[in-house]
Amino acid sequence: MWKTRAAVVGVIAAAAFLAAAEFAALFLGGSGSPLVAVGGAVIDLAPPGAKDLMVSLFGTGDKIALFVLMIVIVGSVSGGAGVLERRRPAAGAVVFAIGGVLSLLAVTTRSGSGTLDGAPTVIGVAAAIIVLRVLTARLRRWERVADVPTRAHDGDDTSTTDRRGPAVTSAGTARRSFLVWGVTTAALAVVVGGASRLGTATMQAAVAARRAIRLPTPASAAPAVPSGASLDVTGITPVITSNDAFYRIDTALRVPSVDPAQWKLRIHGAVDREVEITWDELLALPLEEHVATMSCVSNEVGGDLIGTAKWLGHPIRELLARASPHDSADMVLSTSVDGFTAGTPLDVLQDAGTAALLAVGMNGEPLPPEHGFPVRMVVPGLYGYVSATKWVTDLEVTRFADAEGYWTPRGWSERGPVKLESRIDVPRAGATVQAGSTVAVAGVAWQPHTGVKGVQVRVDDGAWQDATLAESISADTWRQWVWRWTPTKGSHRLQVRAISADGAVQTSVERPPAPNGATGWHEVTVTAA
Ligand SMILES: Nc1nc2c(c(=O)[nH]1)N[C@H]1C(S)=C(S)[C@@H](COP(=O)(O)O)O[C@H]1N2
Ligand SMILES: [Mo]
Repeated sequence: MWKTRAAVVGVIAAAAFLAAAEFAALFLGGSGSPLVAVGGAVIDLAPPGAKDLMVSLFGTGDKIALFVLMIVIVGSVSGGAGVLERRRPAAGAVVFAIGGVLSLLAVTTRSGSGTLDGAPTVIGVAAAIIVLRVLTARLRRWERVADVPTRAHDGDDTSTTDRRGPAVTSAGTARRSFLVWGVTTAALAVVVGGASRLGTATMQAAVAARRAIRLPTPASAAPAVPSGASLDVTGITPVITSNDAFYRIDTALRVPSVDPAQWKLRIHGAVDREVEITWDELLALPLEEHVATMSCVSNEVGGDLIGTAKWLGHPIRELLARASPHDSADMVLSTSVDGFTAGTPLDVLQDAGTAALLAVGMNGEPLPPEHGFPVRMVVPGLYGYVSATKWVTDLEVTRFADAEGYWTPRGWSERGPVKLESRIDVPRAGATVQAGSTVAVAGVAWQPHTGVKGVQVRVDDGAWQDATLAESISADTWRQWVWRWTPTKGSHRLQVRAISADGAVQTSVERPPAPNGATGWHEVTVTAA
């Protein structure tokens, strides 16, 4: 019986290995799973005859058969490790360490393996050894205090310490302690391991689905970005931000994976008719392309939590019109699969002049997973936290008096229109420029949905000088600007301010990002030598 129990401990330790490794692999984008890597290695290493035999014996079930075979092998070896560990502490741990090294070899020699791919195996081995030691210690204690006549028949008791020491614990307590720890660990391993494996599988399904998507051509294409929208200045922010360079802000520890085939959006709440729309239905609707600048409320003056992309999507206003919101409503609470919510003014979403989109495309591609695949909201003129819900699945028509978005109870304003701001990209703070030469002072300025009509620069608190503006794409996008400067020798302070299309001048008042966006002039100090 002790031998069986020790073997069971070994198997639980193996389960802990797999569970911890799968859990870790989940956070590494699904790569580094020893289960997958070892299975792959076995297939690769098997002689052709063995493969043919497997296929002829099990047909298309050969993968399942391999899996069962692996379980039998891993089960027997880990059972053996459990028995070894009970006989001699650390002996079983060595078996797991050897298994870990083999698995590490399998993981790191896979094609396309990344630097962190070994981490799940290492974490798994650590978990297995801890579980093995903890459970074996409890098993020994139980064994020590129990009066076990069958032990002699096992004939495997080489340990002398087991017989010594006063039985401070009763056999019942020791037995219970072992069982509770054993069952809890086993259950935890099954739940965590199973859920992690499932998570990885859905994530990989979503990645495959994204790759297979061909976005429809828009019914109304965004006007081509005029060549005059980009200034020829080294180091200036590109007018269109590439998907890779686009800032990412969200509360998701792990990028949610949503299979578009399963995706649905529900519009409900204070509406005459609930509307539900699937991915295929959304793609069949007329899609619009629109270039818009999106910014985070947490962006500091001079910060880079801002980007401009060409979004493809269907106007939210059309879907709201189908649902027909009640007059009493003034807010739409959008919810993501990950639970994040944003409260957006209903009138902004209904406004015919605002390209508030249920977006499926970003710069000509399906949304990248970290930017909300398959569907997100984009609302020109509002900070992301009150408008740009990624992985969106639910729109509830409600009132600001009755509901609030994720950040509102956390110290941020209920409403978040983007503030008039500007930034100096070049020269960088602390740079050295050449005295007497022409230096391009350049950057971007924005107030999405209002637009920018002027930018001014001043040096050392001198008079404001008008910068040259690049052509505007639309009122919804930032504008590049440049001012040519001939510095004199010494240290100089450059400041910038923007003038909105409405004629408002960017305020010098310095405010932090909380509760509704930073203000103040961006400045850099440079040395002319
Ligand atoms: N699901 C979800 N959507 C979200 C957020 C989030 O935390 N979760 N953050 C919002 C905030 S604060 C911003 S600024 C934008 C950022 O979008 P991006 O990561 O694509 O740049 O997403 C918004 N949408
Ligand atoms: Mo944000």
